[in-house]
Amino acid sequence: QHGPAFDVNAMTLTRWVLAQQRTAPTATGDLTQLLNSIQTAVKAIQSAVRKAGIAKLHGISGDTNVQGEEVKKLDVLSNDLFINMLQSSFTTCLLVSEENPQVIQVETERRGKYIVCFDPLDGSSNIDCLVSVGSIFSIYKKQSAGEPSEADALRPGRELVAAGYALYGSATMMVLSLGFGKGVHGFMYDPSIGEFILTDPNMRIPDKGKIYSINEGYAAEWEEGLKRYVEEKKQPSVGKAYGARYVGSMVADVHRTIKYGGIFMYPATKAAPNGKLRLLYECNPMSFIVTEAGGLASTGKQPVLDLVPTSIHQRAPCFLGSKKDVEELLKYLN
Ligand code: P6P
Repeated sequence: QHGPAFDVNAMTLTRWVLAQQRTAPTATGDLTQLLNSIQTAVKAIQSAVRKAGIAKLHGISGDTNVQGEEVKKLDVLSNDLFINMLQSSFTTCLLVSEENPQVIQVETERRGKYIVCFDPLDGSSNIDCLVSVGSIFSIYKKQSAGEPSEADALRPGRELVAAGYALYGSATMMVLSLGFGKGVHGFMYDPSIGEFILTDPNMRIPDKGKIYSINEGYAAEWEEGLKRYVEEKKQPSVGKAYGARYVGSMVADVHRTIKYGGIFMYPATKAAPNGKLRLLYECNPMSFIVTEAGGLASTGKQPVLDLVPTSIHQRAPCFLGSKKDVEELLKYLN
């Protein structure tokens, strides 16, 4: 036998989602269909991200490739993939995308019961320098009767039925949770068979870490308590100093925080009184996942998941990570 044995019984994401459906007595298979459509979009995005440099997908839109074709920017391409795969899954009625100022109403004959809020390519400002980027999504079930409207998406994160992300890093990985109490699970992409394989079942964030993650370029704009907290991490009154890690791509920073522990922070600044990260498709899905993995996620004043949104692109300050690290930070803020 040369090399690793070929797994003839691989637990693919497709197989795992189907198995989850079978454990839910009232499941209709719609969420299975929805997650498989997201999986397809992610597979296509990962392929485009990996060959962006070659296929001239980098740089400003309006480029033309060697065939003289108009080249779509990666984030436009990613957005089109998410929208097309979701609409053709017949499981969604309303979409909120970071790329679209208005909500997208799915046409009547293709409607289903789910609302999906997503950032198709988060951190896209990092693409041209080859830094990791990601896709983030969160899924609500429509509660209201009648026509789908923006109000159906303005629900607190506590009501999410599922959330997840894809990280296009040194490898491509999907991490998702199908609801409170159902755990967080990681699937590594195997390009040799084009499937996501369950490699990290039941991911748990360490109770306390040794890394803090924040853009220190804005330190002059931080509130006093945050300044004192970060100082304490650098020059602790007791114990060892924390390490600093900041990729500037939320999916990469959050995934590292889940794997290694520690705290990720995007605070309010003078310029951005509600921080920079968007509630519906960055803070909520990541808070849902971190909370389900045993961590905490706060706006500094309340759990992120309790915030009732008032507009689809609103921002929220976000402090998330290991339970003990977030609890310690909150003592400095209040
Ligand atoms: P800053 C990327 O542009 C992004 O939306 C997130 O992925 C990332 O966490 C944040 O902005 C970085 O913002 O201000 O530190 O460059």
